Amino acid sequence: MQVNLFPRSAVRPVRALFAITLLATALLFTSEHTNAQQSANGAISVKDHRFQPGQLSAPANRPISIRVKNLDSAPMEFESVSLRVEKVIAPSSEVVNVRVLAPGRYEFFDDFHQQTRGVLVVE
Ligand SMILES: [Cu+2]
Repeated sequence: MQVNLFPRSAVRPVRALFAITLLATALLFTSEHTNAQQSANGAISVKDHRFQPGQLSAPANRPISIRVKNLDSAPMEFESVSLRVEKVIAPSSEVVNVRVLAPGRYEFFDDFHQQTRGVLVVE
């Protein structure tokens, strides 16, 4: 005997749509997981309005994830025109994701304290 869980219900199309959305989301995550390049992780701190270290290195042609730890008591804004990132960082830790990069030098700074500068070297 066939068991129909949602007989002639108006709810059915909604449930079907929901199921399709869930499936699509699952597929999206799966393909991202299998196809995404392994991202390179870096870490940098800001203390007394100075980046430590002042220079980071990363591999070319891979997504980059930088953990920026703000050790000062004031918020800072991690910004870079060439990296196309701009993110306010409260006195805590945050990850800044950077696009895939060609080899080169990418300068970044604290937009709230412009003398605070560093460079990401991609090779
Ligand atoms: Cu800014």
